[in-house]
Amino acid sequence: MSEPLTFPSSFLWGAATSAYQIEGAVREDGRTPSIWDTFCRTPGKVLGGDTGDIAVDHYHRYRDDVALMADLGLTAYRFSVSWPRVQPTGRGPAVQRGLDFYRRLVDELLAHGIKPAVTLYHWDLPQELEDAGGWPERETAYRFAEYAAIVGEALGDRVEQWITLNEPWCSAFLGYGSGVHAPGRTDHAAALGAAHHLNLAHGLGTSALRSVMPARNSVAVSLNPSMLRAVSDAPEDLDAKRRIDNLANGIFHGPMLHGAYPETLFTDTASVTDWSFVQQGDLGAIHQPLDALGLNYYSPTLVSAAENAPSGPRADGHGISDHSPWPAADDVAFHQTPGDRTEMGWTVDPTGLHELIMRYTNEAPGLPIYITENGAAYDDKPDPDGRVHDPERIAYLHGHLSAVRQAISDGADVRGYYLWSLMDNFEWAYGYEKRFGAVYVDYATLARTPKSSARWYGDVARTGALPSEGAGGGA
Ligand code: GBH
Repeated sequence: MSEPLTFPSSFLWGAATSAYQIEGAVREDGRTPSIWDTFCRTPGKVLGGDTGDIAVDHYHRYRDDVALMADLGLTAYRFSVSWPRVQPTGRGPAVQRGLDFYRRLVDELLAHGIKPAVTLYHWDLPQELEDAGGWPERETAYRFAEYAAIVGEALGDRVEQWITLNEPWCSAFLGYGSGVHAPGRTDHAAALGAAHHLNLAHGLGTSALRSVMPARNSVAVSLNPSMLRAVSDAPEDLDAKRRIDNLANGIFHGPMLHGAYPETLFTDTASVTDWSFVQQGDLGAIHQPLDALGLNYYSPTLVSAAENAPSGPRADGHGISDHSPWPAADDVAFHQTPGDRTEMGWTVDPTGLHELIMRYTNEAPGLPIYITENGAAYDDKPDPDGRVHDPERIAYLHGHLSAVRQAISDGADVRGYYLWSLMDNFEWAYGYEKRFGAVYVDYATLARTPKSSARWYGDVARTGALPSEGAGGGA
């Protein structure tokens, strides 16, 4: 292969971030604590006791950050709105100063020709709503719809692309199941209730956005489906895969895309919950027509029945916790997939991204797809001359963008790609230890330095073409 791979001229080349991971300024302009502020203050939950108090100070440096994106050549930017900045108690009237920050940010992006995509919820629930029960409580879904209307009304005139939730699987199963994410609860019944109420929040939030925004705007959700493989075709391994497929994927795309939970999900989880939180009319409310689907992908997942576990390295599937995120699945074993791994320990496997896109092309025929996150953490360090060379990240991006391009050739309607992440930031339970940025952040000074991958990606964005393998790999 020597010809550069070209992408459609309208393809969006973006980068993604989220509010708590970059903004800092957690006590400014009326913002109150979210569940992540509380979680970070709970000893032992976040590596090094790190918090998002300052993060990368984007709240004050957004102009420079937008200028940097423009300089790199990006044409799109996905960010999230901090709910407790806009509605500090999770209820009632909006704080205008909070909304004004996002108005200024969006205006700055538009002035630089960068298309904004707004995620309404990237995991920072107002603490007051958690105190009232959080996502396992139905009320939280209604509160989300109200919040969605507030933000939609404020920014709907200038933002076309909307995403209700980021990775509801993480909110439900890492937040309330394994407890590695805020609010750190370990209750599988609560996690399944949370999943349903996140689905409901998505549906009600979509309707709320439609009712306040111009019809031209697009509404989507960003899911992080597990790309599952079974260690063998033995019936018990395939059954392990089917069950995790329900718990990771069907539990969200079923109601959102098809208006129904997978039938076997109820029987699979009967030992944990009777699903009585699903009320009449909920599935209709969740099953709203969407304009696009956001897919986040990092690495595939390999499973077997516990009794068939091969002797190779085990991936516990739990993250950094003794508790499994997966309800009623103690007899499923998780394994490391072969191949190079990133600093997170996640295997580099671009074929998983191609499979993922093709699967959702079949799952939702005709629905445009955006890759709303994809990227890798590496142990980046500045050279003595201050430059940061990250050839592994360039190789990762090259591989995964090739997979996207292949999926387009195979008939998938992929409209854009958002690299995770624009810059190094607060990596949740891992604090500042893991660097996902295309731009390096020196945490002592908060100075930003584009890594070689940022320049490489900017060239791809500018030319709309992927250099053939090797070319630019050492840029
Ligand atoms: C995304 O989450 C987030 O949207 C983003 O904020 C974050 O910074 C980025 O990725 C990088 O982490 O071992 O059981 O947890 C990705 C979350 C990571 C969830 C891999 C599933 C593996 C299964 N996913 N994880 S488990």
